[in-house]
Amino acid sequence: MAQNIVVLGTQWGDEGKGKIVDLLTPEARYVVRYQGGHNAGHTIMINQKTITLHIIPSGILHEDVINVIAGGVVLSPISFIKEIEKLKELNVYVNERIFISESCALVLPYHVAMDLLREKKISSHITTMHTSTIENLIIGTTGCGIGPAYEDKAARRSLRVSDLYNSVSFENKLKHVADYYNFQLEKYYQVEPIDYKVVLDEIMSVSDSLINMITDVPELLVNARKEGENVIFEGAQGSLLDLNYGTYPYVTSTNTIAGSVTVGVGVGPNYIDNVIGVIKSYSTRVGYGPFPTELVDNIGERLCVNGKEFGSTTGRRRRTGWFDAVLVRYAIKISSITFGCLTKIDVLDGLEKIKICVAYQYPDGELTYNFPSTLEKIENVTPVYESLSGWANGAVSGIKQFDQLPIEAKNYVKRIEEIIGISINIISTGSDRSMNIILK
Ligand code: 2SA
Ligand code: MG
Repeated sequence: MAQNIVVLGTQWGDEGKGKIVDLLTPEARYVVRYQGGHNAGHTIMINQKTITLHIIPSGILHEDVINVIAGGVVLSPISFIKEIEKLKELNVYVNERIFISESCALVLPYHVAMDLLREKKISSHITTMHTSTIENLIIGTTGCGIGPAYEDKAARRSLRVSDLYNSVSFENKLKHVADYYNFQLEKYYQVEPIDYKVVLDEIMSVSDSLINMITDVPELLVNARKEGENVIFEGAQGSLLDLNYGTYPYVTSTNTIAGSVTVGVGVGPNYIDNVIGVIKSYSTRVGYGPFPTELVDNIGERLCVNGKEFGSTTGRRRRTGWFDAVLVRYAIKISSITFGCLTKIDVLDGLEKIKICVAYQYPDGELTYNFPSTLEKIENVTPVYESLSGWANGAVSGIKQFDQLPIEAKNYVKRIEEIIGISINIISTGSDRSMNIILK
C-alpha cells in the first residue's frame, strides 16, 4: 500500500527538511510543495557540492521522481524559471519532471516592491527590536513578496497560473492590479510606479514554459495512490511560522502545519499516512519575533558559525539558541507528528555543557510546559533549563551508527525523545547526504 508522508519543520524553519526529504525520496515517486513560495531555502549537499532549492521540490535531485508545485504555493514565474535554468547548469535533468497547478497565485514585481517598502518604511520608525505594536511592526521578511501575494489571493485579486491561457485577459487583469498598487507606490511610498507592460513582457516570455508544466494536481495524486506510488509532501518554513498557530504576527503568510497539505494540494486528510517532524538539535530563527532560548553570547556565535546559520535565500545571519522542548512539543501537537528526525547534532561537537529548555517561567513565577498562545506572554517568559554534559572531546560528525556516538550524545538524543514524547528515527550527523544514523 502507498505511504504518503508529510515532512515539515518543527521550529522556525531551516531544520534541514531538504536533506531529510532527499534521504526519503528514493522510496517515493512524487515530491510535492503545498505552501509558501520561493522564500524557502532547502539546502542539500551532494559530494561536497551544495544545491539550494527555493521553490522546486527537493525530489528534483533524484531522477525517477516527479516534482509538483501544488495550488497552495505562490509562484514567482521569473524566480521559478531562473531556478530551473540553474539546475540545468548543474546538469540536473528537469524536463517532464516538474509540474505546477493552475491554481497557484503568481508573485509579481509589485508584491516584491510592497514587501520591501513596507519593511523599509516601517523600519525607519523603529525604536526597539521586538516591538509588537502595529505601527512599528517589522517582521524581517525575506523580501520575496510572499505576504503581499497571499494578501492578493485572500482579496481575490491574484493573477493565477490559469490566467496565462489567455494573454489578452491576462494583460487586462495585470493592468488593473498594477494600477491598484501604483496608487499606493506613488501616493503613500512616493516611489516610481511599476510599468505593467514591462511585467507583462517578462511574464509572457516564460508563459509557454509555465503552461507546458500545468497538471491537474489532485487527479495526479489520486491516481498515484491507486497505483501504489508513495508521495512526500515537502513543508517549507517551520511550525512556529504558521499564520494561525505560530508567533503571530512574526510569521509567514501561509499555514506551515500539516493541515496545510490538504488545502494546499486538494486532497483530504485520509490521503496522509504519516507526519514526520524535522527537529534541529538547537534552535534558530531568521527575522524578528520572540525567541525564548536565544543565545547572544559566544555559544550562540559558535552555533551560528559551526552550523553555517545564514539564510539560504537572503544570506541573513540566523539567530541561534538552545533546544526548546516546549516549542517542539507544541509543533508535534499541532501537526500530529508521528516521529522525528534530529538534524545538525554535529554542530554541538566540542561543547562542555548543552542545555535543553524544558519549561517556561512567567514573570509571576508560574511555570508552563505548554507554548503560550499570545505574543505578550511568549515575549516575557524565562526558559527553564536542564543541563546535560556535552561531548567536549568527541565528535559525532559523519557517524552512521548510534553505537558509535559518544555516550553524552546518546544521552542527549534519548533525553530529547523522552521530553518531546515521540521517537527519533533518523539522526543527521553532517551536511552531506550520506551522513545519517537510521534508527527505525
Ligand atoms: P516572508 O518572507 O513573508 O515569508 O517572511 C516572514 C517570516 O518568515 C520567515 N521565513 C523564513 N524563516 C526561515 N527560513 C526561510 N527560508 C530562507 C532560508 C530564509 C532566508 O531557508 O534560509 O534566506 O532568509 C524563511 N522564509 C520565510 C522570515 O524570516 C520572517 O520571519
Ligand atoms: Mg531553509
